[in-house]
Amino acid sequence: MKTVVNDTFWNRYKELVRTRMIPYQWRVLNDDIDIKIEKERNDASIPSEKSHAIENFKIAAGRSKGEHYGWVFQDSDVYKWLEAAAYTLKNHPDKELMKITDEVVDLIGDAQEKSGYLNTYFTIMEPDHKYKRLGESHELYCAGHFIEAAVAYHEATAAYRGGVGHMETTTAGDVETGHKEVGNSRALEIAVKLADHIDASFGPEEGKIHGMDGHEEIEIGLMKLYHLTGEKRYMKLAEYFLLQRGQDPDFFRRQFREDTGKEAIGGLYHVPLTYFQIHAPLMEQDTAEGHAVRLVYMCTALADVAASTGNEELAAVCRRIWRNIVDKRMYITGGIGSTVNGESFTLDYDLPNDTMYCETCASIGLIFFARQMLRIEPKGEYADVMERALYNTALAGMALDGRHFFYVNPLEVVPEKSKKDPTKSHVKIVRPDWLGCACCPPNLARLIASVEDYIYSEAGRDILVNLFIKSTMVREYEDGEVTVSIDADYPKSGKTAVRIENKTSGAVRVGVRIPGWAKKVSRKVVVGDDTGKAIQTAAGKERLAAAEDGFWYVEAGAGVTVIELEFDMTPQRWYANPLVSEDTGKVSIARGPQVFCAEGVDNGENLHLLSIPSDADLECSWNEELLGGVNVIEAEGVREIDDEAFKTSYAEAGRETRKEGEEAACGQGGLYRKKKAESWEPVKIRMIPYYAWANRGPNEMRVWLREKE
Ligand code: FUB
Ligand code: ZN
Repeated sequence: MKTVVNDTFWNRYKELVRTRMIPYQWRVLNDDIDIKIEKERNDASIPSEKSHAIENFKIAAGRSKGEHYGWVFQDSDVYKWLEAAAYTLKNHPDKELMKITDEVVDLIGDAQEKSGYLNTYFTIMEPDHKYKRLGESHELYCAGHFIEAAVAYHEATAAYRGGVGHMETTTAGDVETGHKEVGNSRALEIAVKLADHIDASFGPEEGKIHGMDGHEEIEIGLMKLYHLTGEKRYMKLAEYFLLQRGQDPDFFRRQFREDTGKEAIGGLYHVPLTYFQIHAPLMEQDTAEGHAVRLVYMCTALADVAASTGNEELAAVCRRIWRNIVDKRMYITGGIGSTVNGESFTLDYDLPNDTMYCETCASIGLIFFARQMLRIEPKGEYADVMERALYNTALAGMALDGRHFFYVNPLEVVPEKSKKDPTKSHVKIVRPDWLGCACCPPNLARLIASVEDYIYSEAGRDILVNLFIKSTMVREYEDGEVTVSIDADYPKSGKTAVRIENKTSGAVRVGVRIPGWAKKVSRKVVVGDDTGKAIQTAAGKERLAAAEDGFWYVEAGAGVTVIELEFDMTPQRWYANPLVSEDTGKVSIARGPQVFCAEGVDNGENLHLLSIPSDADLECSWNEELLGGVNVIEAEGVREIDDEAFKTSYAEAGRETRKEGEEAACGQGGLYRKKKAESWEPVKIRMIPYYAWANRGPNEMRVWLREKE
């Protein structure tokens, strides 16, 4: 499948990644820019003076002298950046960028040890402790990210010589890029050497380490390497790592104790086993536990293995964990992770809006997971969740300027609380330039740069349209090619047309997702000639099959078939399950896939005093000037008035102003009283899409608003 995006909404983001994020992040990784790096929460031990990520490689490669700086997983920032750069190079040949990326690959290659081992922290700082502290060493996590980057880079650069999957080194000059290595196979060679080293070190065989990394990720990388090379060993190893989880729950602690003689570093080994998803054998896990990013990365790889092997038992685990996330542990914005403690899931229906975590990476991982679930079975709900996470939490992870990033994505913010309440120190009110732990910014860059990979997918011979992003996809078959293109201006408009041009000898079935949020959908199928001109609209009707699991399938014969759809984008009210105590009596407003929020800059302070009447009209209008062009939803609402009794002090209300024999207006002065507040003033409540919040300076924000009957 080759997909090219040509979409108003996404092109802006893709261009932002290409022209701003990639150059900006490159400078950050090189410590070549004057920015403020913030700690992700109040914790003195968090490194935040600089990135040093490229310098770490230079030191490990022997090109520079010094010590490693940053998190043990600092290398992964470079890998994710390289992966993002690779995706942009695929669509935009860029001599200068490719020169930089080729040099980065060379640098990484030089930092790789002869054995194939690759990790700058351990090479520089603890060379005798490799693979000995896997609970938190992130060695395989980093390896997984490098392998992902290498596969992407290989595919991107190989595309210039007309194919992928070649392992030979090319040194011939190329007319288009003028660069010496057109299809850079060094990245792939490094990845293969690394994967082989890991394969030789881990596994059930005697003499190998019977364990896995504390942070899942290597499994995703190995699966990508398997898909590229067809080498089954890599898939087997990925499966081994996955199934090893929970087999030996004491493994991490024991390893650490054996290596250091100590019980724990930095308290990490006091986290529960759920943190690492090792509390039970993986096949017996049925809820989303522990560190949210780890969990979704684990599920992504598991679903990939399940889909690639057809293993139903693995698929069943994926389904169970999926159900638990989506039905009980996911925010309306597609955010996951309810607590900063261990950046983790907590329990069913525990979805606090102001202390949550909702890490950008976790929603990105949820998108990866959903994509793999679509490979297991074509169900629209997977794409629904993918879309929810993408258009809300993932995009909220970056500012509209592409140079500021959120790690944590709250659904409710009061700036003073973030400043003064230590339990909310992780809840930033504006996006920092960069973070001490910079996992999210390059993760977002690689996601946006490859958003085309999420639009279409395949289920057997069926082609699925998952997202409504204006694009063209070509799928080549032995007997010809099929081109599917989407015409849309989504999410601004709900009108979309899916055009199928079938040049194969048989019919092809295309399933178009009917979004779960859509109340009304109109559709029409037009069968045309090969110029797309309608010739037989009546026959089109017969081709409409019933919706199956959230997809409408159309049999497209030779020539052109167009499916015209219109989703009703009228703003809708959403309510949480009553068991979500935080959202009781509250409503959230969404339009299409986008969740909206109210910001202080539009609505004044104390957003908790606002209330939307349950019958108020929700008026939506496009504002081209605001926040790069957004829909704004307005409603005639009310604001609770801070009436006299609450304004007075204890002395005034409770004692001195009380006349003889009169009951105190307020038992505790201005803070509490016996009378319920019943004064409201009419106000216009203005809401913007959640992803665009915090682009107008520090201010309050709320997704869930009170509702007035
Ligand atoms: O541990 C590596 C990354 O750092 C995780 O995925 C994020 O949650 C952050 O803790
Ligand atoms: Zn992150």
